[in-house]
Amino acid sequence: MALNDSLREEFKLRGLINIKDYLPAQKVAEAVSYTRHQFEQEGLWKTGEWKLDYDVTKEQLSVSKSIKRKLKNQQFADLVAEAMPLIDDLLNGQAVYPSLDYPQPLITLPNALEWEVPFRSWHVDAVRLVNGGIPGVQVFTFLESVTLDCAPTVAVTGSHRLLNDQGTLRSKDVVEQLKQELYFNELLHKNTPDRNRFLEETRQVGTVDVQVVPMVGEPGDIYLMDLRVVHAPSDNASSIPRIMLTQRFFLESARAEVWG
Ligand SMILES: O=C(O)CCC(=O)C(=O)O
Repeated sequence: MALNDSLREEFKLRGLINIKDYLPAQKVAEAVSYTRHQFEQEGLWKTGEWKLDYDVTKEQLSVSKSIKRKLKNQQFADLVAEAMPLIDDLLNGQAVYPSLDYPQPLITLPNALEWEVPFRSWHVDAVRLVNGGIPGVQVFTFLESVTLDCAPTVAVTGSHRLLNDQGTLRSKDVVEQLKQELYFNELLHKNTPDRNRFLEETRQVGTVDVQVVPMVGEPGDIYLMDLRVVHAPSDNASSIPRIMLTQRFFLESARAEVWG
């Protein structure tokens, strides 16, 4: 599938697009089955069911860390690489490189009783470039269904269009500066009530529309995110693990500036 104009425009405006059922079904089925097998070997998946509840033990947490290591492999790199033509399209054919040899597994075991838009850990994974342009694209996909209560990564769409005229800014600087805006001040403040309204409301920061969007989806779906978008992990208030994969593709032309 190629991107159409409306997806290209959405990526420009919101910095995040979601393409359902994009990855090849056979590769996705193999990846899901391999992943469940790893959990099965540790007794967390048995006879077609997850064996987890809110009281995750320390042993289960350490098991999930060792499973993460087993998910760093070529099979998953090949799966995520299916998104390369789309990234190429979004970046007008500019050369990119992945930040890691293998995609990073994002696993969150149940850890909360209720889900809400988080107030902590908002960040960006790339500096603002001196030229104000996009530093690269991050791909996300799913190895199990991720619903709103199951620790979706949350992103502030539109945030990639803010603070592009101030030279190099690191994640901490971006977040500090954004906090000067009422919207971000409320989003990042732990005492802000009714936090899930951030999912419903589109607000304006300067001339930019911003909104919190949870990356919910199914195996096979992908999200492509501009690396300037502010995002955060969220809690898992479900009874199944959140299992996603992500990889960041940086522009070759900005290599020195990004790591400099
Ligand atoms: O959902 C998560 O665990 C957070 C992902 C994230 O922050 C990232 O990939 O940079």
